[in-house]
Amino acid sequence: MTIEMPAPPRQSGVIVLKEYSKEEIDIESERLYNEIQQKERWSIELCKSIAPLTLEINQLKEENDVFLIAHSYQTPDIIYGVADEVSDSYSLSKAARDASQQTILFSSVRFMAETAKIVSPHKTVIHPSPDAGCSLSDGINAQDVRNLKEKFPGVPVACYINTTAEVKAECDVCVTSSNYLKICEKLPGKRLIFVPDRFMGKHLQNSLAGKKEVIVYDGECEVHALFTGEKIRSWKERMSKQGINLTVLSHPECDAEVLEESDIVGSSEVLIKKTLELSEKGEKDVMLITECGTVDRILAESKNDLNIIGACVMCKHMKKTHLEDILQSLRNPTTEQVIELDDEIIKRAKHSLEEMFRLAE
Ligand code: CIZ
Repeated sequence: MTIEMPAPPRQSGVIVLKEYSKEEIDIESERLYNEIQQKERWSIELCKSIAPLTLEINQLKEENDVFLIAHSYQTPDIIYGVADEVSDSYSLSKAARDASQQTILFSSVRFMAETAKIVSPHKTVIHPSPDAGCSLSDGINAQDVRNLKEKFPGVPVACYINTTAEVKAECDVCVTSSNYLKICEKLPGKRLIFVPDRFMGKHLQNSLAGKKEVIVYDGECEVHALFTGEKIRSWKERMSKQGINLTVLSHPECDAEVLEESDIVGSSEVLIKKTLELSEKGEKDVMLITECGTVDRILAESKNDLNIIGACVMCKHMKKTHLEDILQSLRNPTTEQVIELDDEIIKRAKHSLEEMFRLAE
């Protein structure tokens, strides 16, 4: 496989770990090693060093009836070591809503943990890294949405899930990367306001041209904004000179030029599923224009040979959560690690999420 992947994030190592027997560590590290499937980056020695963390986290989850949710952009030790559910934010918000456990631990950025609290306000939601933000959700506030509503009265507002609870409370419907086209098309009237991602907004403008006018806010994802159409074109040209027909898969948070160069556009879950399907058919030369966690999942879950060309980009916010943070927040969460939201905000934001569930089906 040809791939340039950044090294696994460093563990902070400030927590005192429980002692386990050699046999327990050997069994757990084998399990991690085999599930992560990146035998050089996640060597057996590295797996041995994280085994005491995953063992205790899994034990605490069991004892305290905790459901651990992780977004696909989390690191493989979290995804394959301790998570009960891994996916994109649409599936994960449904998983949070439907979980039978009273406590959810959400390993991801803040807005996703807030979303879990909004859809299940009576559950305790633990978020191990309170300062894990997002350039999209940090780039817009409730007043910005109120200003747009004042400027365009009566126009429905769709907000991307990468927003705070306060912003969701101002919107008519929430959307994710797996349903924004479907939901926005169904909204009443000939105009809609879309916040905060200008690239996804541009994609909506192109897709709904002639049907609806889309008024777009000016935010962007700092990870996906780094990819350019020009670079993809030059990769494709170089590969085609070698007789390689590259399939390009991109996330809709990318620039329109990137999406034009892409064969498949979709959420992390769609990109993973489609790449696995391509590999089953023997189409192994792919380029993934997205966050590195998506690539980690493909490397772990593909049973076939794949040539992943080019470099992914790592989200520094998504990578703020380490196994140590999860363990510490399970042992003894701080006030900041337990999501608390104003009741009125929950009520109004819940409406925009319920509208999403209704319109996405
Ligand atoms: O929808 C999500 O979860 C986001 C923010 C990215 C993706 O596609 O997984």
